[in-house]
Amino acid sequence: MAKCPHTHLTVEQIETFATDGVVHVPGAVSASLIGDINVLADRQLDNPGPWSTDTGADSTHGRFFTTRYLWRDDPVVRRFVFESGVAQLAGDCMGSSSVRLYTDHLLVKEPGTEEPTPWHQDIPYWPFLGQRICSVWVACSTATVEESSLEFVRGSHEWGRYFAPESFDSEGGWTDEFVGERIPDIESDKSSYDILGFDVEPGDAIIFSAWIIHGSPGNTGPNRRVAISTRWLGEDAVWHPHPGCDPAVTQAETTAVPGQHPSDDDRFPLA
Ligand SMILES: O=C(O)CCC(=O)C(=O)O
Repeated sequence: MAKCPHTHLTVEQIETFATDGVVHVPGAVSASLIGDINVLADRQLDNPGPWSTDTGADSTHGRFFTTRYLWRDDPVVRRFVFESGVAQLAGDCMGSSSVRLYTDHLLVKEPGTEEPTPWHQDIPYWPFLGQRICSVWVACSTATVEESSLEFVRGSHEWGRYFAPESFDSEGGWTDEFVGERIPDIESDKSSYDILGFDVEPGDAIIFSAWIIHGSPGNTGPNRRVAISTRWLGEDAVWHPHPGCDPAVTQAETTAVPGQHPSDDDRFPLA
């Protein structure tokens, strides 16, 4: 297979990202960094950062926990963001010569978690618009789809739709402020869609467009499922704060100007 310069992505993988909206890259991140993220997960479960969602504190069974926007304060996440190679993967998939970090998101599903990650697009949650925006989701544990690895509606990044965000912990909150069309009930009608799922090993990356519809089932396996997603802005991304978007960075905290690329190196650093 043809290799692209300066990255271990092949031309075929980059084409798959463009066509399907998602590509699976086995063995993308080193075992030592993955080990550090699992230690971070233990720490966050015991002592969550300010931007967390949690369906079951104090439980090691059936708990779906997420925490985000850690990179500014946590040296492990910082190292992951800037030294793991995920920024390069994002830039290559998006065909963007510059890549800025939007944020990081750690997602843990303990065994017995019944809550799926609801089917959703990422872009409506975020205060950005643009085609070259993606996530690099890195598995930190082994997971089959049944054990809560990710599933995607192939090609849905090109539907030209923008669906209301769904809350991750059934309590609503800031997502309730979004005004717009709800996502179709994909789970009840899966056979009508072209669904693509990936079984993963620790260190595997799944790179996907911010526009693709995706989700993951609950965790029916015996092990904790841990993943870290980093969110990347390519050169056509513009700042677009709107009702119902993630309040972790608001207009008051950034020099970004609505409708313009965010040249705010403090909040959205170049990688
Ligand atoms: O890990 C999950 O269950 C969901 C991840 C996700 O939706 C994302 O990274 O955008």
